[in-house]
Amino acid sequence: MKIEQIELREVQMPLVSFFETSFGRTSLRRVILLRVFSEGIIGYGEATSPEGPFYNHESTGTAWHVLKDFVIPKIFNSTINHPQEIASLLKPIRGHNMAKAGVETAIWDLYAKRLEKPLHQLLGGKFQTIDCGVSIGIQNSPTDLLKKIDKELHAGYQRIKLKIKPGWDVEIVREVRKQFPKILLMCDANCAYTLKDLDRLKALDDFNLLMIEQPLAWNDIFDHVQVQNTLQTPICLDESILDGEDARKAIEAGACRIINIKLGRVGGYKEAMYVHDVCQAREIPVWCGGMLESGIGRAHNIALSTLQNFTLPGDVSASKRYFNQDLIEPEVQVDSEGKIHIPSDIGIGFQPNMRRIEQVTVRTESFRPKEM
Ligand code: OSB
Ligand code: MG
Repeated sequence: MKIEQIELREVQMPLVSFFETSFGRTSLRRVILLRVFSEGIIGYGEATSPEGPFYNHESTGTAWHVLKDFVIPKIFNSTINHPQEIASLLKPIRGHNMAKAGVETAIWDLYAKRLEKPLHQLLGGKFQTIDCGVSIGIQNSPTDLLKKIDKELHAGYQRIKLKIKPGWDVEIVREVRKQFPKILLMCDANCAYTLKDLDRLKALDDFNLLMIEQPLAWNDIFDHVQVQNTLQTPICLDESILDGEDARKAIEAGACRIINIKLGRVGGYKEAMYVHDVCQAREIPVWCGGMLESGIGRAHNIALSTLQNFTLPGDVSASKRYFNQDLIEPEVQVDSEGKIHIPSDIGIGFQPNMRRIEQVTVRTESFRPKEM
């Protein structure tokens, strides 16, 4: 594939309502869109890094810097025959998986479009529809939270994930469970606890949760073993799993029984598929996480979610839950049974809405190989 040009764009999109986790509150989503040009075809990707380095090391600013100064030059200095090659090409750049995934996923879209095939088909996806859940942030009051849950259940979503942190956990989950005794319910701590909180985490066993996501630190697989051994509720790892080998080690150690896969966190499709396969071989179910993506990143999440071992509802939900207007057409929609129907168009299967993209772009930079 002759890559002729790569364009970076920072877009800024206000969220319809703030999103709060144990590490902070976001109201404006800043992501980097990538367009990769080759022989009349354009591949689209998104670097899903958050605004500041609080979920992982990355931010919108670091992703721009690493893409511009390291990732893009490396792409231009290499011959690429298949998108499978990108991950090993970028391996010498340590970390910065979300920046890398932006380019890697765009080149997968490009490659699928060149073959005139849907990307999910190229990946070996098995599902025609995918099951959707929602992630509900920390609210100003328990009443606000109960109202939000009610609304999402009426919309059809199959499972509810609550963000928790010390002080917004056991009592909140108790109240939610009382109101909604039968729903699929889980919570996500985003690393807010330590082993000192083991009793508090153990108390969550009372509420028949589907899983508890990432209670302890991002760089700690070891202590999660103790949490999983103490709790009946399955532990799911998110932040701790940066590649397939992390997944293998976490599973073999007994640190978790479920894994959340995010394209950005693991550096793109190649590694996401490796994590998927490592889990499948060990009968560990996976589901697709989210980073409040724009439609471009969301379309990629949908393609990934068609793989066979994505057997639990993911955090991939409708565009309108996040933005007044998304960057793709049609926008992502979820039916009354909480399912997304997989598009049959080539590539990511959704058309970028360039008029809308222009409206939300705050900076653009284009790069071409030196010799051209
Ligand atoms: O931990 O899954 C997470 C959003 C930003 C950063 C981390 C996480 C999340 C979410 C939102 O839970 C998922 C989504 O709706 O995109
Ligand atoms: Mg999470």
